[in-house]
Order: sequence, then C-alpha cells, then structure tokens
Amino acid sequence: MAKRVAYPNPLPRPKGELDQLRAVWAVPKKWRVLSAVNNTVIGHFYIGTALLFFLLAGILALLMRAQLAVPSNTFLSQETYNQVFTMHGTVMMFLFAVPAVEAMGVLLLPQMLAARDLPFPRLGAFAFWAYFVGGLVFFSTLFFDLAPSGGWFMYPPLTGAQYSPGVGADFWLLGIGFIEISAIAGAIEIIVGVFRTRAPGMTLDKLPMFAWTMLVFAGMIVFAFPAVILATIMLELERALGWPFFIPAKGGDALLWQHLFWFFGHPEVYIIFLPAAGMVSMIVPTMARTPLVAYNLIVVALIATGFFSFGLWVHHMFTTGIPHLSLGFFSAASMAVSLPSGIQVFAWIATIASGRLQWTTPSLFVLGFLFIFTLGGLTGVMVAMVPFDWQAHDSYFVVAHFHYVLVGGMVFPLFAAFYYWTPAFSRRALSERLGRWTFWLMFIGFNVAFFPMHLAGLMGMPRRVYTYPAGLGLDIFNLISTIGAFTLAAGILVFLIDVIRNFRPTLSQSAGNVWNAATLEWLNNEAFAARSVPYITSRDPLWDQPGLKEDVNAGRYYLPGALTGRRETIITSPFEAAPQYLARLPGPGWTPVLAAVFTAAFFLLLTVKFVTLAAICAVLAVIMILAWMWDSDPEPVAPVDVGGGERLPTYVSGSSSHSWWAMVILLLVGGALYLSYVFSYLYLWTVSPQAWPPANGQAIPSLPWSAVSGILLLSSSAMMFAASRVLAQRRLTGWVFVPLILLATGAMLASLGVEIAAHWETGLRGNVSSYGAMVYLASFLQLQLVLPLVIMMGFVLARWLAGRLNRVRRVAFDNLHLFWQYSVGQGLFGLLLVHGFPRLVG
Ligand SMILES: [Cu+2]
Repeated sequence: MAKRVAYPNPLPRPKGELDQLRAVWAVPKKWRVLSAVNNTVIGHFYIGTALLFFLLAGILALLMRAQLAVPSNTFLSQETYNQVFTMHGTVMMFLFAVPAVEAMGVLLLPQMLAARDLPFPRLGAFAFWAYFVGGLVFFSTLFFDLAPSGGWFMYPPLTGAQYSPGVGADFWLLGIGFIEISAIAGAIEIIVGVFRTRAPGMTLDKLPMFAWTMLVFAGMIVFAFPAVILATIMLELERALGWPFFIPAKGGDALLWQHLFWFFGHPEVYIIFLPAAGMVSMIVPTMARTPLVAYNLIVVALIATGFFSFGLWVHHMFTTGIPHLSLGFFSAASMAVSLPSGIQVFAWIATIASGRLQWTTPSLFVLGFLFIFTLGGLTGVMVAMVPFDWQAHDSYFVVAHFHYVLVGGMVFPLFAAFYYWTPAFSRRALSERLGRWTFWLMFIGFNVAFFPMHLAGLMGMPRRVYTYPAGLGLDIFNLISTIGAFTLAAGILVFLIDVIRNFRPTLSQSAGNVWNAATLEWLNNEAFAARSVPYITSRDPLWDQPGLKEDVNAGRYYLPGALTGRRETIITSPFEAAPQYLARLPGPGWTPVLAAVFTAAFFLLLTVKFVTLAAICAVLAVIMILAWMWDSDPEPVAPVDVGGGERLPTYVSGSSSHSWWAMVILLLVGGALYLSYVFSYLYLWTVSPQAWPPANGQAIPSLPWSAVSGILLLSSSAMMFAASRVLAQRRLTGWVFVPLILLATGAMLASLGVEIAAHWETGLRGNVSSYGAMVYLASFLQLQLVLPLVIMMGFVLARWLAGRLNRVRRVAFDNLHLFWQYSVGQGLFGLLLVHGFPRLVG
C-alpha cells in the first residue's frame, strides 16, 4: 500500500494542467446551460426555483390576509379560499421548504467537503428538473380552478371520492409523487456525498456542522417520506379503484391516514429545521470569530432530535379520541424533544458570548431566528399539554405556533444564509444597508402578523375559515395581522431589489471570503470547486492550517488536474476519510432533463386520466434513464497518482463502491415503505378483526398455492446467487449466465402471478372490504419492485451483449442483485403476513 503523505507537494505543476481542468469542467454556454449537471449550476437553479415557489405561496398568503382583513369580506369566495390555503400550505412545505434546504446542500456541500461534485451529478439534475417542471404544473392548477382544496394534510373522508369528486385531490396525490421522488433522490445523493466524498483527513469529528445536519436531514427523509408515499398510494387507489382503506363502512379507517401522514409530517418539521440550524451553526462562529462551542454535544442533539421526532406524531391527533395512556406518552415525548433543540440554542448563545459578535445582516437574522423560534418552542410546549391542546386545537393559536416554528426556524436562518454565502458565489456581496431594511421589515412584520393570531385563536377563531362575522372581538386582531403580513412582504421585496442590484453569479471571480470564515467553501472555487483537494487536520481549516489556501490554489494537494481526462472526484472511506478510489463523473447531458420532464408528465397525465399518453411518457422516461445509465459505469482504467504519494484505482465494485451505497439507501427507503404497509395492515385488523378474513366464504388460498409462490421466489433468489458466482469466474460462460438470469426473472414474475391468481380464485376483491384491499396492496407493492427489476434485467442483459459487463466491470449486475434479493425478502415476508396472519387470528 502506498505511503500517505499529508504535506503539500512542493514540485511545480505541469503546464496546461489548470486549463485542462477548466476545459473538462466547463459549463455549457447559452441555453445549453440547461443541460448542465454540475452541482454549482444545478444548485443555483434549485435555490432560484425554491425562492420562486416561496414568492408564489407568499402571494397566496397575502390573498388570504386580504380576505380576512375585515369581517364578512367577499374578496375571495369560500371555494377559492379553500384552494388558496391548501396550495399555500402544500407549496410552502413541499415545493419551498424541503427543496430549499436540499438546494443549499447541493450548492454548498461539495465545496464544504472539498469534493469536485456530488457523487451522482445526473441524479441531482434529474431531481431538480422533476421538481421544477412538476412543481410549476402543479401550481398552475390554481388558475384552472382544479387545485386541491382539502387542506395541506388532505384528511379523508373529506378528500375521498365522495366529498372531493373532482381531480383536485388527485393532483395533490399524484402531483406530490414526483416531489417525493425528487426529495429521495436528493437524499441519496447527500448521504453518499457526505459519507464518501470528504476531503482526505476530514474525519467525522471534523465534519462542518452544516454537513452533519444535512446527513441527519437526508436520513430522516429516507425513513419519513415512505409513510406519506404509502398513504398517497392508498388514497389514490381508493379514489381510482374503490379500495376502501379509509372508508369505515367497509372496514377501513380514516384515522389510518392521519397516523401515516403525521408519521411523516412531524419529522418533516425537523427535516426543515435541522439544516437551517446547521446553517446557523456555520454562521455564528464566523460572526463571533470563535470556534463553535460544544460541537460534540450539538452532534448528539442532532441525532437525538432526528431519532425522537419519529415518536411524536400522535400529538397532532390529541383530539381524535385515542387512549389516555397513549396521550400521556406522546405528550411527554413532545415535551422531551424540546431538550435537544434547547442544547443547540444554548450552544449558539455560548459561542456568541465567548467571542465578539459582528453586527452584520446575517447576525441580525440569526438573532431574529433565536427570538422567534424560541417563542414557537414555548407555545410548542403549551400545545404538547393534552388539556390545553383540546382547547387550542384547530384554532388560530396553532396557526400562530407553527408559523413561529417554521418561519422562525427555517425562513430566518435561510435569509441569514443568503446574506452570508452570497459572496462565495457572486461578484458582489448583498448590500448591508438594504439587508438591515429587509431584516427589520421582516422581523417586525412577522411578529405583527402572527403574534395577534395567538390571541384570536384563544378567543375562538378556527383555522381554515374564509370569513368571520363582526362583533366577536376578532376584527382588530385580524386587521393587525393583515398589516403585519404586508409589512413582512415589503421586507421580502427589499430583499429582491437587493438581489437584482447586487447578485452577479460567477464560478470563478466571487467576492471571496469577506467574513473571514474558517471552512472550505470559502477557498477560491470554480466549477470544479477548489483547484486541488486539501488534506484536512482541523475543524476550522482556514483558521488553523496556515498556508492552506495558497497551497490549494497552487495545486499542491490531491487531484490537481483532470487525471483521466474526465470529470472525477476522490471517494474516501466513510469514517476516516482515507482516499479509496477515483470516481469518474459524467458531464453535461440532456437525458436527465428529458427523463424528468417525462416523469412529471407521467404523473400529471395520470391525474387527468390520459392513461395511454401517461404510459407513453413513462416508457420515454425509462428510456432516458437507461440512456444515462448506459455510460455511468465507465470502463476501468489503470490506477492513477492523485498526489501526496497516493495511487488510487479508478474502479471498484462491491460494498466500497459508492453506487452500492446508493442502492442500499434506496432499499432502506423500500423497507421503510413496506414497514408502513405492515403497520397499516395490523392497524386495520385491530379496527375490524371480525373481517380478517371475511366470513363470506372468501377464504385464504389453500396452502399449496402459497407454497408454490414462495418456492418460486426462493428459486429465483438461488438462481441470481448462482449467476453472481458465474460472473465472477475467470472464464466467461455466457451460455450459463444468460439462461440463469432469464429463468430467475421468469420465476419472479410467476411468483407474483400465482399470488394474485390464488386470491382472485377465492372470490376476494379489492373494492369490497379493507381486508381485500390490503391483500391486493401487498401484491401491488411487490409489482412496484418487479417492474423495475424486469427493466434492470433487460439493461444488464444488453450490457452483457455489448461487452460492458464482465468479471471486473460488474457494478450494474451487483446493484440488480442487491435489489433482487431485497425483493425476494419482501415478497416472502408478504406471503407470510397475508397467508399466515389471518390463519393465526382467524
Ligand atoms: Cu408535530
């Protein structure tokens, strides 16, 4: 093994090295810039789009405040108002908050970690474009009176087919689908990026706090989003096919939706808040000119918050009549989760106290955040008390509470971040003078708008009403709130003027490290991030490692050029950040854009029931994805010297490959989705145990049926293991390999066919009882795995035939194999549950 040398290499760099690096990473010119996949370009698009949705949803808020300014107002009709508040909440949560923090991660993480790019640039581009196209179409439903109107959390039975007959609810259910896909794709990118593309020497205890929070953020997405994905699948199946998951008369339960939704929805609050807290943890030390106090404790607090936030969802359901013991547990847990947030707040205060705070615009926004968020936390403890919540539930008190938490906890830190990081990406910093105006207008406007809502709520004003009669004592609070809302909007207007006047994006001539910050994103960055990848020995490298910046710029560290003539980044080990191999990355291309457009079109066409067109778009989307995957597993070349005495291989397969990591995370998403299914199955059984299975002769299929299905699954698993062995042989034996994988595919398909036929034979139907619906849902979820498996199998076969798959170059097969064995496991578990459980309890 090569000796690791951490010192900068004093030898002069070869001529033309920097020019070649620039050429390889060049951003496409003019309109072709849309085909860029580089994180800096995509990051800018991403943040711009998130801001656009923030403005659009903000305008909806102003419409609502205009309507509520005076009693008995007729500015908006009731139906329009319902659509407006539903879209305001949905757009703010799904199209602004989550994408905005993800966008900050995409833009900042590679620079912060001194990676050239994120590990899957095309996946990142795909995630962005799916969000951009789908989000805009989804928003425009408002202009055609087709927008959903059942509230952003879409409770059935209001959103079921009976009470929401139009396509509005379908737009929500399918329209949110691609946003979920986009969020999960981004989460995979971020987890693999943080674990595997850090600068050499940047061990986990030297990770910038923002990267820590993005890691927890992405991990929470992996486990929280599947619950809402399953819920949307179920409600859409109920609306489209009549499978009665949420209809009590047929054994369903509307509360199941609430459990699934809030199992996602509560962590969602922290999914938004934690990255914002991470931004604050970066800004505070710079502005106080001192290292962050209690780094380790903050990391523990972050992980604890991420963990505990999954145990609180029932506090959104205190008024639904659940047992008192559960109420006590969830009430206590809801109060306990304020402790880790408290740790962070005290760590920031201690950091500010131990340094000398510079009174800049980012500092102002941080202080504004501390004030507003703490107030929101205090009202949070109030509504965590069950008896108080019974009074305040569904009133404006709750509206005030969660706006203090979300706007205080996320929007103010985000604006701090805009002012803080602009100099790293723009020729000029934003104006400090306009920034102060922005801050004070926003801070005063926010409090004037939302503080009176606490009082209106306590006086009995309910949420989601489009008007109220005069003389109840609500008039004055509402008028003040409206004035505050427009003041807040004026602050954001000043911000936009500032951006237009001063923001000049650049990839090489930024204003630079104007705050004298300590972390690597403040090195001289271009499209490829820093000129060379430094060896890190400190948590605050630009403060503690003298000469670092000069050595990095002179190319004296790792990877000073384009060593294989392509885009590349160093993949490091997950904990110690020791260099492991050189990953070659793709350049610009249209396939991710087109794949995203077709994916969004698929979901939206399905909504308006253009099934054929939707199917065509799905096929086109798959073709585009396969086209980009085709060159994403490039041919291995000889190991290269990346500098510092480090010779790295250019190709690895197995568990150290970064794409293996991505697949494992994807399977965790699948597992979380399936666990949500198991929860729903058991939950509906407790609701109607007498119908499990129904007594009307629709028995469970006889044992041989179940056994055949299981044996087919097991044999397909065995054949894939055998195929994997064959592929590892030195002598290529295609006539064994190809039949093996084809037979495995046949067995997998047959197993699913047998399972569905067996239940159909007994006369069981999905639309008659919740039991039938749950049985067929298991097969539906299995089909969701089998379809991609068949497509991936075709892809692997094509690569085999084209000579792109062999003993060494086998990542495509390994990924398929992982996915395969997972699907076998899920299928077997499903058989045990669906065939075994009713026998056990029946
Ligand atoms: Cu909550």
